[in-house]
Amino acid sequence: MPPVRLSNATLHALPSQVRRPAYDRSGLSPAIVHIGVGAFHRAHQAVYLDDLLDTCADGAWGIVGVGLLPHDLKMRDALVPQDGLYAVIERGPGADPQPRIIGALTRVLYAPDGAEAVLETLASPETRVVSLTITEGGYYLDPKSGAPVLDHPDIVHDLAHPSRPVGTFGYLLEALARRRDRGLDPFTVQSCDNVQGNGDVTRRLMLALAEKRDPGLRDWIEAKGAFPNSMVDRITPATTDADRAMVRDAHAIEDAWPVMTEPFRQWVIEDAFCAGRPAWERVGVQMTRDVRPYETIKLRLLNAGHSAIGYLGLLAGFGHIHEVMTDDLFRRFVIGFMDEEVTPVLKGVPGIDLAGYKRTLVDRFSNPEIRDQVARICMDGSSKLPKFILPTLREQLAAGGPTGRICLVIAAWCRAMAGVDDGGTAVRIGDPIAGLLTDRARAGGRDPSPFLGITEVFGSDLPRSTVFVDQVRRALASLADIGVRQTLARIGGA
Ligand code: CS2
Repeated sequence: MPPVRLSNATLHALPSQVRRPAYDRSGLSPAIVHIGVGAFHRAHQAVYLDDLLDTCADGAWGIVGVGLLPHDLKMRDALVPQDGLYAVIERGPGADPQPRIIGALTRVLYAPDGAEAVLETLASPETRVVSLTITEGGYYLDPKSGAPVLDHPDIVHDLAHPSRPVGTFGYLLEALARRRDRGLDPFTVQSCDNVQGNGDVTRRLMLALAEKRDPGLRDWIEAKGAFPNSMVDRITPATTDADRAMVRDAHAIEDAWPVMTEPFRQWVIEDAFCAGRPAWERVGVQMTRDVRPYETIKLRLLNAGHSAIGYLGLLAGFGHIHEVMTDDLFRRFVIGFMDEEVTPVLKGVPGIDLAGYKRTLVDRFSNPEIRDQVARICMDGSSKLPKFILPTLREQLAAGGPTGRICLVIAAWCRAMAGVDDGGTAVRIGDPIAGLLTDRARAGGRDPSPFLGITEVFGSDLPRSTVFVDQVRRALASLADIGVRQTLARIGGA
């Protein structure tokens, strides 16, 4: 059977075993606008909504996807010709082997094509929730206090040119101002990024920006808006050309941007919306009053565990996360990292068995089918580590607890940023401040001080901790002298 190019018109011609929307897509109201339509959003929120639409055909909710950045061009070019349709393929134990076509994304907008279209969509009375996956770095946070930093060029630009914004928060603020001026209510802003208190952080940032523009607008947003916190989870690697070819050859679907993901997924949302919400609880989402403990556990075990495997694995020359996990030295290290250094400062959640949670994580990291990329995990360390690892480090330092493994991960990051792995191969890690990180790592050589002195990552407190700096110094020296494998062998396992 020749492959079918995905679109509304060809849905009926897909192979019969392919699951596709059971609901009428044309009847969906564009009530959710989502900013940042990457693979994760399409494997997570859009799949939950697709489940809900299949179950109860609640036509009140569909998603309009918005890309603000130049790199979103590929999203537009892939999804517009496909009418927003795409295939999701689960991989690993318990996975459904068949692709599934997701129909919840009904329209796609690319802001550089027209800012007004995006602003008016956000300001439209139909818009009830604006959700975000704009990465950990998208929130302009001070690394230690978590307070908004308002001198970023995008923020400065958006405050100076409110009707021609470039950044997410500039768009949101202008749209909220238009809504207020038109007598409409605000939409809920729902962050779906891996940031502790993601809703609270979003609220603080929005209110601080609104205050600068118009204190009345600030008060209106504070009184009427909503910013629920949420914990999101589904490991979703970057799609490769081999994945596209597999979807075409094995499943007869021509899809410019299919999504590969694991069978597991979890979403815990604070039930605080100001303009209604989909009945998420009907499709396995946990609605709760307090998301924080779930977020903490997930960020500090899963995301931090990922970073640990990523930087150490990268130095050893591994390309995929599951490959790192097949090596006992690394597997024992990450288990020790979670058990000895992270868990002691974690407050549990009633009903969550932490030991079981960690076992599941080890299985998920070890999933050989998912082929998650070490490069994906290692990118953007400057915004990930302050959220994933440094809070645990600070708490352990304050408690006088063990931090040797954490410091080894930070040393591995520093060494990786210097640009060469243990085999002498050049490595390049994507990061908005890659140049600075690399310069400092190289300038220091065996001395981590220049690297640790980057205050936008480590704040001003950590470089002053001699316990911390000395441990990173020893770890860096060990990595330089005997390499990552022997360093891990010396530490031993859990
Ligand atoms: C990863 C996350 O980017 C990272 O470093 O840890 O993307 C992770 O795969 C997701 O948060 C899983 O929910």
